[in-house]
Amino acid sequence: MNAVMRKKRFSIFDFRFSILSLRLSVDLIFKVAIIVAILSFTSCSKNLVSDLPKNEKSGHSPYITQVFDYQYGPGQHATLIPLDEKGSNFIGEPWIGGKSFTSLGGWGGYVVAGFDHAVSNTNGPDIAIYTQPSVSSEPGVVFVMADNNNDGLPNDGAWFEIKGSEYNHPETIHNYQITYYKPGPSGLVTWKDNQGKSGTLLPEFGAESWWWTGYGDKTSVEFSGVKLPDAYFNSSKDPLIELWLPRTGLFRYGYAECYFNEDYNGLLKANFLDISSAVDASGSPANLTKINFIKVQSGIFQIAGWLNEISTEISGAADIHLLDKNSY
Ligand SMILES: [Ca+2]
Ligand SMILES: [Ca+2]
Ligand SMILES: [Ca+2]
Repeated sequence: MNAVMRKKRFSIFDFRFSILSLRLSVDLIFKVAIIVAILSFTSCSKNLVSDLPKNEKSGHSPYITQVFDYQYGPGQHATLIPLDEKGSNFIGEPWIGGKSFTSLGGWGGYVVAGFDHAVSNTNGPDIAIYTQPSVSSEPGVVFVMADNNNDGLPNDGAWFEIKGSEYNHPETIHNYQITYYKPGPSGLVTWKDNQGKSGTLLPEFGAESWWWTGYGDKTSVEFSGVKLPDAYFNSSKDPLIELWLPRTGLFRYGYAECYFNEDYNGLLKANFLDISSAVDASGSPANLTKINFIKVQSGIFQIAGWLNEISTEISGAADIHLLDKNSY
């Protein structure tokens, strides 16, 4: 798109411009936050876990205490994610000391993390997953696992998926798989999925920073998981104009980074999830009484024009039962 056309579009559509401005602001904040995080990492990292607030009664931290694995999915912030990024912003109380969020990137990117205790499945929601926070939902699929062999590691068989509102949506693909390929001289990332489809990621924002640096020498990366329905649609009838809006009625509950839906807690800026919603690979209830580990994975494979990839950002998770009841 040339500069003249972009200028014309801005002058005619103030709404679109304001949304774009918001997006750019969010990205600026992200960049500043990354710099702050890098500058403060050395001094903070040593004390991160030991400084975590503990619930006085239980002696446990309500928050995530360990990240086991973090993989950024192809997205516009790739060059901002340090090669040694461990997803440590997901640990501890969110947003304290200038701490930022964890960006999972485009479809497939994920974080695997754990609590220092077993989160009980009691009546109602058990786990809070903190949002970016922002205003635009970018749904992530949540999985849980119990430490059945008590070795402190998420190695206890298959993950159980939290069954969200789009679990049976006709566009949801379970057991989805994508291989992304390192850009050639053209600079664009190509992909192939296990449904016989292939394509190219066409960034419209931050193209020069699009996304391979975080994968080092790898020539391809593969992700497996659940592909959710597209979250946005272009409501404009004019091919020169894009007006991306959320698809109505989707993502009502059961996902990370969804704002103002049925399980969003505005005080905590978190989605409240129930361990009872966990299902096995066949969709049957997992009947879990407790969990120790969670995995959150970017669930949308959509490049929504100038919005670019729909990518989940999250700021940690908590055992709701160990939080101060007055806080939510
Ligand atoms: Ca429950
Ligand atoms: Ca284990
Ligand atoms: Ca977001």
